[in-house]
Amino acid sequence: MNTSVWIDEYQKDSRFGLKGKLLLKKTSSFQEIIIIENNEYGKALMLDGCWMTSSKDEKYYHECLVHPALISLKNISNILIIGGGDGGTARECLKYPDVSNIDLVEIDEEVIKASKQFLKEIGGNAWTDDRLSIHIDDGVKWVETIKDDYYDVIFIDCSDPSEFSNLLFSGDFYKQCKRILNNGGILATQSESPESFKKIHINILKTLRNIFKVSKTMYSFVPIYPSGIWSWTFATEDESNFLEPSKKKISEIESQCEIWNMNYQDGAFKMMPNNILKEIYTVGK
Ligand code: SPD
Repeated sequence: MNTSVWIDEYQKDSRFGLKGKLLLKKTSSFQEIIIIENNEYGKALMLDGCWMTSSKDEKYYHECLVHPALISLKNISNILIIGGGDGGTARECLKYPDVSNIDLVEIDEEVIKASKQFLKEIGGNAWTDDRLSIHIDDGVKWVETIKDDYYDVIFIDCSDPSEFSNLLFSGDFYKQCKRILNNGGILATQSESPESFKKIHINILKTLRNIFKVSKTMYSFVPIYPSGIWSWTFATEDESNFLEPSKKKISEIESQCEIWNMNYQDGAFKMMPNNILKEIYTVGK
């Protein structure tokens, strides 16, 4: 029998649900993993009660995490992805011929297995690309073992703060990232919602601003996330890393994207809601 079920993410007296056929429900050593197939959003992944991605709306998220960092930076050869077990971030990075190595460090092997089995379209060819190395490990411990100036770009593609992901939002962790970034490369992180995770969002922005010389946040939306509005923050030691990219590079990447383009990005960097702006830039805060 092929019964439909409603699966909801609960946040602050509200819930965000999808209805569909249950494809997977299991508990790994770290979390509960659910995958359902929904008529509007395709196959959707939920971890510990929070929607992570879906095959129809994932591009809103992955294209915004990756391209603002890789489009403008000169050296993008050596990349670290923390989390990203569905493969979407790696797939976007591999659109750049200059990328020669990606270390993808995912704590939960079951997320990778489930994504390879049920969410094939998200990782796509990334899973078989020689440039991608997968490490089942704790991202916080991983960065501690890496030598100074090693990576050109670091992507933090993690779930919302929880018992086992909290440290990925901490100042100590960001400092380690800064240490292993070469020549002030770029740290790019998903930075939660200014609406449904306002406190956490402000905390991430303030922490990054205290550690890096430059930190810029863009806002857009991811339809299946609570409240829809989402953010991504890019931090570096060197303002000139945010170069004006060549027209050729822009059009090469734009032609391969569904959501991202240079205008979308430019607008998104001007979208900080005023209530967040006041919190971040008020003297003494
Ligand atoms: N509330 C959901 C936050 C999830 C951010 N990471 C999603 C992983 C997609 N690769």
